[in-house]
Amino acid sequence: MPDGRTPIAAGTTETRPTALLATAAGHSYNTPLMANLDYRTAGESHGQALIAFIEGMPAGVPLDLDAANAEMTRRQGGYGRGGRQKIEKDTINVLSGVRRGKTIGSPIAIQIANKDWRIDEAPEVHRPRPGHADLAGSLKWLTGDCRETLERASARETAARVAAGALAKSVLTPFGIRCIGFVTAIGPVKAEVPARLSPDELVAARDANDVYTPDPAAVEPMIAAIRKAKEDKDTVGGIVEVRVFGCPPGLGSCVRYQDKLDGRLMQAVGSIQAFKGVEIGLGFGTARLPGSLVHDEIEFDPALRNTPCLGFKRRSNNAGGLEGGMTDGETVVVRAAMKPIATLLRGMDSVNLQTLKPERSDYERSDVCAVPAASVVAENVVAFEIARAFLEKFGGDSFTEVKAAYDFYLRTARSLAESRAKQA
Ligand code: EPS
Repeated sequence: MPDGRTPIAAGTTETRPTALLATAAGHSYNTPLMANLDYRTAGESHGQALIAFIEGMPAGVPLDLDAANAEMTRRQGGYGRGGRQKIEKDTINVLSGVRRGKTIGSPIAIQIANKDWRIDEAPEVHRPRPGHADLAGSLKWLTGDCRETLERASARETAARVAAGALAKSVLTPFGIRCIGFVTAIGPVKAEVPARLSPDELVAARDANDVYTPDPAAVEPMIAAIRKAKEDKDTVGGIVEVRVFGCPPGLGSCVRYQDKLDGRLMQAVGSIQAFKGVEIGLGFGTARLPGSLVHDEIEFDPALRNTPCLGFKRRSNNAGGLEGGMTDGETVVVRAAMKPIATLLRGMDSVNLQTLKPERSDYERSDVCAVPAASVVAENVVAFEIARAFLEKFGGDSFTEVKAAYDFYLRTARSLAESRAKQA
């Protein structure tokens, strides 16, 4: 068009700047022309430091470092942690990509120092712990010293993942998107967490105790379950849940399997150390019920037009906010199971890799239960995936463009439904 703007859809006067469409090059506007939001981590449990390298952040995002460091502290806490957390004080050191508190579009490198840095002196481990990466890694990398594997397999790496996710939240916060993780079970003790709790209610209830559960009645029994595991020289696992409030519809895609946001969330959460199961919404529960009791019936409520659901209200949220691999405007709900930690004070039957004789597994200083900490990890890895999907849909070089694309999308989505309603 002569004015450099392109009509979006017949029946609407909305336009979108052509710069965001890249039509001349034959791309849809969300084809990755440059780095998508992504991150990698490096670092060993007792190495010098943990590193996260984040690329694809637009310029001009105000980073909330205090909020991110508060997440780092929360991850270090929770009832059931071992002695290591008394040594460390995890703080994010931003090495690049930020100027005067805002991103500048270049890669963000961050470092979290390890105070307990002794990788060369740390003793060799020859009796692999069942449930840990020890044996599989020794066989993979052809070494009889499990330390070569366990240093990287250690959940210490989750400090870097939390840092990346917590910084990615800075993309979501200005749009009112909030990711909230909490504990719903420790061993056999289950919490009751009402589906319709508001974000503020959830956070206030969760932060009022050491097991990070929003159910006050479950706190003491959960603490007792952890204490009992410790007395038994054993460990205990649990279940965590993450709710994401305020997502607009259409994050993710049904087009390519790689783009489906439910699958991506499952990968991100399922890759957290010691996680063994992930479900979305009602998850495994959907298999036991007829369709009429599973699918979330749709209503239209004009009063909700300016909320993320655009007025399309559901009577339930068994889909956990995801249908066809895309957000549907409801709260995204991801739940995951963490197995008990594999390092048991009482040991377990194993084999000495040097003698091939039966022996009890090695004991390393460890946690009895890290489920509360894992709820912080899950919250932040989910935040990163949501931010990644958000920038795929609304991305641009600068945060100004992201905001424009987001506003444009919501205005257009509302006006499309309005014009159809008028025609009907
Ligand atoms: C871990 C073993 C323990 C945990 C560690 C994870 O470390 P260490 O052997 O030094 O006592 O404390 O978790 C962390 C250090 C952390 O920051 O979360 C393991 O083997 O996975």
